[in-house]
Amino acid sequence: MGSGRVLNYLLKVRSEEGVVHLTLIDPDPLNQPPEVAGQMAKYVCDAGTDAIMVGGSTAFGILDETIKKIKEATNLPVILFPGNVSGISKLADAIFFMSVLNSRNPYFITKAQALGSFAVKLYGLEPIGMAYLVVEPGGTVGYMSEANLLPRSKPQIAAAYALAAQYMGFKLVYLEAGSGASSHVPNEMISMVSKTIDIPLIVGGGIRTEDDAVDVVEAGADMIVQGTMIEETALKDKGESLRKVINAAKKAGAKRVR
Ligand code: 1GP
Repeated sequence: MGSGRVLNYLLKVRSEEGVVHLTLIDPDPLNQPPEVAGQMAKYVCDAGTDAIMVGGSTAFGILDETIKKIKEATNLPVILFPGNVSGISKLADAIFFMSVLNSRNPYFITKAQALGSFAVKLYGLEPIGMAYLVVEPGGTVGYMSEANLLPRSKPQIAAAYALAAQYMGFKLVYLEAGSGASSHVPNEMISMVSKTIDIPLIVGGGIRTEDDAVDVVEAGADMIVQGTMIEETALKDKGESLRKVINAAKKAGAKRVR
């Protein structure tokens, strides 16, 4: 895909369907070898997801093979979701070029980005500038990125970071509770952030059920990300549980489409 195509596609789905559903596949040599990722990609595509993110805090070694298998299984856009410079692959269509704005360590705010920028250019990846804000409990990414976790009870802090992100020129803001979080980002926080900013808001971490998805969409998320629930169910039920969650999210999203 050429310049801007993946972001434009995401924005088009948002405007036509009210919400975008993103599947996160974590290339994990132990639990999710490339063949399994390819099989999952087929099921999530059939279930109606809009794009596939590939990456994670501890995704090492099998990134290219994983993307190859995903590409064999589906034509959906593949967007890198790197936890570090090791998360860049020339086989993807785009990269969430992200900065952990609430990290205590400048490496995760600007230095990894500087180290990776030329690879993105040489590989012809579409960079999509994204401000990444890690909310309590934060999980593995909170630890790995040395985040000063945003308190769940202080939505105004998240809103201030998100507005700063918009003013700094980021295309998207991602509120992340951490993969496998026991509960997703609080509705009140999603709502305050979405009312504060004009750029699209992505929400992920701990979204498992239809009710979770509807809550998050009704609170104001423009895009929702699911990883753990898909890992736990997609192979067993061929994406059936996911289909229900996506249908519920899209139904909630349709209410805000004119
Ligand atoms: C993690 O937000 C994503 O970066 C997805 O979280 O695994 O909890 O769905 P889950």
